[in-house]
Amino acid sequence: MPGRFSRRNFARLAGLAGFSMVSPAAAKDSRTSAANEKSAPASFPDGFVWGTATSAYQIEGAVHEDGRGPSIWDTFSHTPGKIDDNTNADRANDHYHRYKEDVGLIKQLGAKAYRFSIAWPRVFPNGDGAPNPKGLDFYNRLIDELLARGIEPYATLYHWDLPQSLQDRVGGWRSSDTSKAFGDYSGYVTERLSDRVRNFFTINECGRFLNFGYGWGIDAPGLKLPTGELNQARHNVVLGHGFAVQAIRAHARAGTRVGLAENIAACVPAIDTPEHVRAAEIAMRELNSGVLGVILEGKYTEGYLDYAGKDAPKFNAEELMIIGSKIDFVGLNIYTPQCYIEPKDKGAGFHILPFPASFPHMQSKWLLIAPETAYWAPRLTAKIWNVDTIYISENGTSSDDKIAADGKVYDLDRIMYLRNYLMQLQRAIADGAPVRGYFLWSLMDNFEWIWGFEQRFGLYHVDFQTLERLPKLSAEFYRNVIATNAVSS
Ligand code: PNW
Repeated sequence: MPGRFSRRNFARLAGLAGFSMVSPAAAKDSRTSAANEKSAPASFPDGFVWGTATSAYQIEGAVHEDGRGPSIWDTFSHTPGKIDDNTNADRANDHYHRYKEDVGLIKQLGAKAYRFSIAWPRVFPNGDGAPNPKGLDFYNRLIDELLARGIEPYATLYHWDLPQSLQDRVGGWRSSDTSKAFGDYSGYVTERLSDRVRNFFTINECGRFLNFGYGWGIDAPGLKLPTGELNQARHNVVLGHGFAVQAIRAHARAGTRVGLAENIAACVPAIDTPEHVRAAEIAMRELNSGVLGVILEGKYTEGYLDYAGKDAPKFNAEELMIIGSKIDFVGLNIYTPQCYIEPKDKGAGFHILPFPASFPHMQSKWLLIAPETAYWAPRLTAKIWNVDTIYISENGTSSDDKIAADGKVYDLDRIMYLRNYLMQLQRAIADGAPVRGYFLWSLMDNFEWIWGFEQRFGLYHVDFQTLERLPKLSAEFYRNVIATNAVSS
């Protein structure tokens, strides 16, 4: 604490050559105690939910088993040239058969919660039509295992693995038929699982799979739609979310809670002044209008519609009501900021700053290191949309993760990253952000989409030949965070 005379400062001075009002023995004593002295740990609230996260296609494997239909990611990953290391997730972590072992890994961390996703094509091999009870049975087994071990399941209904049949027959999310089918599937699943699963995320990262998969063509289904059609697909996705919320209210047990997990376009004030913060708030509302904004406000902002112009989505009032159906929580996937913001007198009131080329990043080049994102994203989300329950539905990083000569993985960069993001998250909560839980991405290394198995995000290392799971040093770090409900530097 600047200016304050602390034992720590005194010890530093006492250690300086030539400054010795105390005997050398006493100086030594005070240095020793200084090394042991610590500021209070950054504690999280009682009952804070500590968890980890995964998704179906990235870990399950068993793509032909028990009647599962193909998804757009099976098709895409089998298309030459689409995945960096020419792999696919046909086997992935073989979690479908090893789920008991994997629940054991969660248990070893002491985590209280686990966020996984349900593969739509396991439950409805064609996306709609006849269900496949054997597909849902896998999730019954997984949920029962989690509960038996005291771990609370949080289920995501859509983590990008759209049934191929819907893509072929109606054009996937280009058609609102897919939105309706998603609603029906959500009602079917939650009716059967909500006796044991209390929290459902509808869709994971609308923003990413739309831009990557329908805009740039680098994720499944690999389309490069013109802007107007992309905006329409985005509208169909949020409509699908709305149908799912309504179906869950109609079919799941009373008290079932529903939200979504969004890779929010996080706008960070370049400097913490009231003017910068206000500008970041305006920017974040505008930049998220197409997904989170329309869901939480029940309307697109004028700025969003003006900017889109003739490419704006076509919609009616009833659709907006469905999209804006009340949700119980917002999940934020926090990795990297969309942009830093400064205020601007003219126009919308904000200026998006360019990133300098030297801005540091983690092993994944897109993963810029900006721990304050974990502070501003929840704070601004709560402020802009008056949200009272937030989960960090994902946060984590890739790392080089080589096994050292002694057989261990010393992923110090991951520990550095997590520590800094968690310190900022704790600060956000201390300043009033309503964050109730945190799901670390990811439990174990897995199929990292277009990067194949090259980018490793796990707390557990996975050998993709032997499928052996091995805790990294970060697993021990996270276990300690959970055990103490606190993070310290
Ligand atoms: C998320 N970006 O994806 C997904 O939800 C996970 O399935 C994925 O494995 C994880 O984060 C790590 O990548 C993102 O470029 C990928 O900003 C890329 C970006 C954001 C999210």
